[in-house]
Amino acid sequence: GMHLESVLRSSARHARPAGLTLEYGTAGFRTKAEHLEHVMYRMGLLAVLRSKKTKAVIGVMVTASHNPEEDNGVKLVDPMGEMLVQEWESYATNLANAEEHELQMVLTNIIKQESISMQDESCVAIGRDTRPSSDHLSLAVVDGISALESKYQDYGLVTTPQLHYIVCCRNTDGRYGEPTVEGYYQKLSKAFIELVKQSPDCETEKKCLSIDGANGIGALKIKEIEPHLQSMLSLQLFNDGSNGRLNHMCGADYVKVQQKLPEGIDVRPGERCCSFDGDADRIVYYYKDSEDRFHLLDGDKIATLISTFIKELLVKVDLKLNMAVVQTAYANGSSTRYLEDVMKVPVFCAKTGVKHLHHKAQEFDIGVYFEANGHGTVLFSKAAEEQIAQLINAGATEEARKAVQMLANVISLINQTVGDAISDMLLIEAILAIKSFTVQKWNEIYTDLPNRQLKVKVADRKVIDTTDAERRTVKPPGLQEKIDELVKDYNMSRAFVRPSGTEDVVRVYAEADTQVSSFKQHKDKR
Ligand code: NG1
Ligand code: ZN
Repeated sequence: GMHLESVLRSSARHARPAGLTLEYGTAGFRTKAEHLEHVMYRMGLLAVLRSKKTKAVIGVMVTASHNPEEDNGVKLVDPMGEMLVQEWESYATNLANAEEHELQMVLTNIIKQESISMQDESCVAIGRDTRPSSDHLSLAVVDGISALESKYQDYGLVTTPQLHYIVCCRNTDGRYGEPTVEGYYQKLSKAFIELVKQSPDCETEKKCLSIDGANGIGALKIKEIEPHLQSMLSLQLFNDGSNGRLNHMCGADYVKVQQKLPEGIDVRPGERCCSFDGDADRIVYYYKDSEDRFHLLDGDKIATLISTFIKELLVKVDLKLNMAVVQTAYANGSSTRYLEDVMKVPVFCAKTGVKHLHHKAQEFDIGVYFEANGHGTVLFSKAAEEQIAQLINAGATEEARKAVQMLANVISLINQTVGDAISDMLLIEAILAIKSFTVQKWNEIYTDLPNRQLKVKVADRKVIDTTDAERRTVKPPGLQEKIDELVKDYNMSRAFVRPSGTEDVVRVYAEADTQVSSFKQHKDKR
């Protein structure tokens, strides 16, 4: 048809580099920015098809999250603010890898297979991070959308979770909130202020938090939300992008993997700090003690704090809602043990990648999910939200009324579409204030097992195949036996390897109750 001719004409302006094949992985497409123009254009096309198919606004986010500044990437956001549905990932891959002369055929196939009516309306919401390449690449997305004569709205510089929020708002008639960045600030800050007002020392103590903005979009957005917080939280922002490079020696991924302070941040002993990643969908907390030792509070510690808080509220209001925590194989064994044995909260292990955790968490009235790296949120079922809403002002005691109100505010404060550094940070700050917890006290809830995560470059990472939520390998033969052999000499030990879904590496993880190697004794024994 006529549309597809204009698609091909514009496509020539965003030519695909010969021989480049990419895959829509757990985080969309991700590679060096200079290789992505054709992908952006084609994802603009795909977003329009997805929008026509779902009869809803679809999001396109241009970002490479925690990866280096010279990288970039793109992911699609589905109608309820969720990640693109699995079945469409292969369409994305096929489209990105099609030769110029195959493009029309690939598009026609998708349209046919999904019975898309090209006359239907469509609208795409675009967002981008602060990478130097993002502006230009998001224009290639616009070109793709325009080639199919679709409506779109460019929200410009936003965090990934802000775009997810906006898409969800647009498709729920504003029931989730006002579909603007300003609406997002108002929704979150109102809930935060109401929560903090419940804290015992709210009038006296100013809560000061140091934030490492990873020199990215999160820093920009923290500056925007701060005036809305009415001085209920005093923030000190570092790595705000004014001189450092994005994610370079800073940010949540650096701090988590290196297990040390980021550069560019001024830390006094005992002071609470947090780091965002490059698109502000992850957060980790940390502090250094008086002996200069570094203490990390990662996604597992966050999941524990939040689920404990919610469980305590549920007891107060006498609501029988089932709550579970969803983790990945990277969760520290101590966190799993604490949640199951002490908190009596059921814990489930999902495959790496937010969509797997998200889907598992949807099975419960309240599903708390966090990856150890600090990506996570809380999902409330519709039934849970309704039950909580019905109880407002109906509590038997003052304490119960307060607890219901707090639950309602937790629902407003948490970004249920996706992990969100700003929203998670405000919830954590509110909980710490309400419980009068210092960061040390939070950290002492349980003690992490010492652990290491490494990446190893191999010729072909796909030769490794895993099972049991990636905790065991089934291929190549013999590998799992070798791992078992090494692990059995240590207490509380666990180790696994898996191919990364976002980088051409194999990741190796190990934890045990000690960092001291028994390798020597091991050899002596033989
Ligand atoms: P891969 O590269 O598949 O390990 C990484 C993170 C995930 C997730 C994705 C998407 C680790 C060990 N893995 O996946 O948790 O965040 O990137 O960004 O942190
Ligand atoms: Zn991210």
